[in-house]
Amino acid sequence: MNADIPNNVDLDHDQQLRRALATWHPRFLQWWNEVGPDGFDTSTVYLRTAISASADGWANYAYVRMPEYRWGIFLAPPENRKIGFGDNPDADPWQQVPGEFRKELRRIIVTQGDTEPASVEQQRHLGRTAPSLYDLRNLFQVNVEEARHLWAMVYLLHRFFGRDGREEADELLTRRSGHRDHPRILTAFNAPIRDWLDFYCFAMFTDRDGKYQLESLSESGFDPLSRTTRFMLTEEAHHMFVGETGVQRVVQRTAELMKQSGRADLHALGGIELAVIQKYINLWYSESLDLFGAEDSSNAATYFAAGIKGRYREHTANVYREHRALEGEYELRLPGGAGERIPLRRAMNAILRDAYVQDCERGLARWNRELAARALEQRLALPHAGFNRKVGAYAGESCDPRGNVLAAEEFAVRRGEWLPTEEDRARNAELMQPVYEPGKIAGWIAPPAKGINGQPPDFEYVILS
Ligand code: BYC
Repeated sequence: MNADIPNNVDLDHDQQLRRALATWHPRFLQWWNEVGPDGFDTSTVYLRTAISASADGWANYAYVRMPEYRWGIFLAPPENRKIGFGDNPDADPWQQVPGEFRKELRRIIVTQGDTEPASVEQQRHLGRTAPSLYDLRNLFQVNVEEARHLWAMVYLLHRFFGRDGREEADELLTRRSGHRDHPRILTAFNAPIRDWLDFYCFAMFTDRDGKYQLESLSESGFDPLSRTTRFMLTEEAHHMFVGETGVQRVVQRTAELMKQSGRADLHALGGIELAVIQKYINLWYSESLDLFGAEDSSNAATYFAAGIKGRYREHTANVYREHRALEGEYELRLPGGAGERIPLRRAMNAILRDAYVQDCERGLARWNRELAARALEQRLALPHAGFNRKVGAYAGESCDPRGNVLAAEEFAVRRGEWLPTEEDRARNAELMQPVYEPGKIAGWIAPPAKGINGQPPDFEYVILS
């Protein structure tokens, strides 16, 4: 079995890792069969597989049956670097887990690892309503790669954390998204992804949290974590592309229909109304903001001091002049206009989130160009940071998307103006009938601008059977 696992971690000569994987691998396959993509086991899918960490090895395209996908273990090449931030910025990165930070590292790796299978579980049923074979293939690409990211974290647990690492790796296959008794760890990974607009928004906003978390871990003082996450980021870019262009194509189609008809109520014309798209953005953006944790966080301060987790591109972006962050404060704006000053090290979650928000704004600007290009006045917007929050300083406040604080009762009454209702979802479900013919596309979304790996528009990305 190990011969089938592409890797650059010398698996052939690592007996302990081989033994741990020999037990875990069949459990992983069982998990995939139980809660992975539903109904496409025998279809062949045009997928990319990483077979080495080199530039020409990480994206090999071929037709594959998903249960036979070769999930591998890769580290990005070593770099000559220092830890670079926290209490000991000039120290060499650790090749083994330092005893004093074992608990923190294990927790971060488990939290990261938990999100990967969770997202596969959340997206399990989407294949049945795909708008095209192109989108179906992208969904499955995302699914197999999130599962590979689970492997990446399991490698770290098996290789560096001994017995409790093996137990944690098993637990990653036991928790279930949305389960009442054994839920996934972070909130957004227990929220249902019921349709394709959920999926595109999730890939845009929630996968983008992944990018920011992975970027900060890619400069971690624990070198194997840094190298693992650097390799994951190469794959993650495609997931955000799927999300950002997915929403863009929905907005494009909506804008075309609005322009042609002069109407905003598009359902009877087969389109998704802009107001509904806005509600999905409100939902997934606010869910994703929660993933950064509290703005004032002693955990984040500990991670930073230890050199485990820094800010976004602590070094590579040349944004930060100083990497100890012992002085200075972060000013948090609260709903209603009040402010709170947080010592810099304790504000690392908020600082990382700010970089994320800017990135999301860029995506929104691109979507709005679809409206502007058709001389439509309407615009999409990100809701205020206080809207629909369950974690951090805004939790417990009832804010509208503009940041006005409301009485809880008023929020409850008006909720359906801002978040998808059952009626919105039922109408989307009506529109989202599967389209499985090569080159064809559902009426509620525009076709992609180009094919995967240079393939023509009518390429058969998934051969159904
Ligand atoms: N839900 O100091 P606090 C991805 C807990 S996405 C539930 O505020 P901290 C992907 C927290 O655990 C990236 N609980 O937060 C995307 C703590 O619990 P305890 C995933 C939450 O610890 C799409 C308490 O509240 N990677 O890769 O500084 C598809 C107070 O904690 C939440 C990571 O997150 C929440 N949202 O930071 C596939 C990186 N937020 O100690 C994949 C690893 C906080 O009281 N994780 N809590 O029991 C971390 O670095 C940190 O754990 C967090 C939170 C950023 C999540």
